[in-house]
Amino acid sequence: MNKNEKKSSLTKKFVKVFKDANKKGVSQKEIRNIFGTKSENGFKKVDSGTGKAKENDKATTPKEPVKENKWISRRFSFLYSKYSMYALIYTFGILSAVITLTIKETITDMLADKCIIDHSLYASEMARPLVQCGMCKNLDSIPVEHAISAEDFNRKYAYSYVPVLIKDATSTWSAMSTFSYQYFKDLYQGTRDSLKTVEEDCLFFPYKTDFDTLSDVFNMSDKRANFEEGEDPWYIGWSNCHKEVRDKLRKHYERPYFLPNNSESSTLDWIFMGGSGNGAPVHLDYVMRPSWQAQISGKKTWSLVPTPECEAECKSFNVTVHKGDIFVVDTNVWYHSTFIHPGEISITIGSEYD
Ligand SMILES: O=C(O)CCC(=O)C(=O)O
Ligand SMILES: [Fe+2]
Repeated sequence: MNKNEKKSSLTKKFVKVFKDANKKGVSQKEIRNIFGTKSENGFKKVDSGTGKAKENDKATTPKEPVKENKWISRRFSFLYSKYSMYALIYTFGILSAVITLTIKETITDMLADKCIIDHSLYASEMARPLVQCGMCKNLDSIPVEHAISAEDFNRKYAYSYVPVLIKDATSTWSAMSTFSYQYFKDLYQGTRDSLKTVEEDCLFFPYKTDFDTLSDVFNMSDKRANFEEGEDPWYIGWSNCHKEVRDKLRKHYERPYFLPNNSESSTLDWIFMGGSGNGAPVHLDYVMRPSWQAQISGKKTWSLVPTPECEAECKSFNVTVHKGDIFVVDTNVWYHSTFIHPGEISITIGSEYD
């Protein structure tokens, strides 16, 4: 008798014993106890005719134990418990929440800073397009104009990258007798949500001050605002993108008379204000359009330096802008810094055109 025949014969005997026992009222459970087996699920149904194991059928007759991979079952037995599953789901949920919150915070910080890359000179220098040096090659001094027509301005300067100082260009503006630190303070503090809008959607340059926001500027002491002795100096700049404030500001100034009629003006106003000393440090802007800067009060000197690729061909210049003058410069192609002269507070309002 070979191995299979022996197996089949034994199984038949076993089935017979099982059936007899059943007839005599011995339960399946008791038989299993006698044979030392553990659970119904651990057996396969055995064909009583052939003695071979059958698949996919519920066991009603004696079964042989399914071989278990003990290593796997021991390693992953914790998964069988529903409590372990709950613990896993719970941990996963907490981890996802922490990761989501961290990502959200990082993105919020980036947006608050407006720029993912630091505004360093090095990063700016690496990223900017090269300047065509022909625009400053033959420039020996910064041109100064009086009462220039829109046509001449258009032909000579508007899109030439050559800076130009237009003298006495704001005589009709009521801004000359209206704009002051107190005026801006009242305007912003009296216009709902305007400070919040500047903080969230516009740009604020604190330069060397301790101010974080424009609200801080308008909350400084009167003594400091008036540059009294012993008080910390201050000079700041900001862009206004609040519509109601813009409408109120623009009642006091108009588009410079020399700008070409077909040129479009930006809806954004830039305001720079503060006391004597250094103003803006050397930098290049990325506004992509030339701008005009009207000196409403005080006296300011601009230092213009050509970009490195133009250094060999072009000169650097200093331009002093007096109250009532408008300086037109493309701040995207000239490195620039400012210095405020002692005396009256310096207030400049400006915008871009194209
Ligand atoms: O007026 C200033 O002090 C700086 C102005 C400036 O940097 C700009 O208008 O681009
Ligand atoms: Fe600038």
